[in-house]
Amino acid sequence: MEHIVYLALGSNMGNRLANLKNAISLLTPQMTVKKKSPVYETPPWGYTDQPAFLNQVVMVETYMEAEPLLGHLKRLETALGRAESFQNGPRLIDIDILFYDDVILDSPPLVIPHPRLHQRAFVLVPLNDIASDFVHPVLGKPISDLLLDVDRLNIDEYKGK
Ligand code: PH2
Ligand code: MG
Ligand code: MG
Repeated sequence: MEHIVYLALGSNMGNRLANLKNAISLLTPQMTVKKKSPVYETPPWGYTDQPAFLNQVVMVETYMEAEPLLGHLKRLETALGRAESFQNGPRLIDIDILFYDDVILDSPPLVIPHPRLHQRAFVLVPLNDIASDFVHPVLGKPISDLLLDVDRLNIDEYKGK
C-alpha cells in the first residue's frame, strides 16, 4: 500500500541549498516526490549560537513502512556527509518524518507525528505552503491553525545569494 509522508529537510553547514537539492534527489526511487515547498532561511531554533538554516518540506508517496523508512533516511543523511552533532546542533543535512499518513506512533526513536513540529515555525511555514488543510492527527487542528500560534519572525523565502 502506498503511504503519504511529509518530510522536513534542514541544513546549516556547507552549501545549504545544494544539500537540500541532493537530499531530495536521493529520495527516489523508494519515494516519489509529489509536492515541494519553497526554501526558507530560518533563525536557528533550540541552540541559537550557530548559522541560519535553510528549511524545506516535501510530500512523498512511498511503499516503505515507517520503521524501514526512518532507517533509510538516516542512511541518506550519512551518505550526504552528515557527521555526529549534538541535539539541535549544526548539521549538513537533517531529514525528519513529520507525518506518516494519519499514523500516531510513540516508540522511540520513531515518534510520529514529529513531537515538536507544532512549536516550530521553520517547519510549519513551509508545511503550510503544501498542506495547510492537513489535520494533525494528535492535536486535531489543521496546519493553518497551528501556524497561528508560532512566531514566524525572520522566516523568509530564500532567494539565494
Ligand atoms: N533543526 C534542529 C534544531 N534547530 N532550527 C532551524 N531554524 N531549522 C532546523 O532545521 C533546526 C533548527 C534540529 O533538527
Ligand atoms: Mg530535526
Ligand atoms: Mg533528525
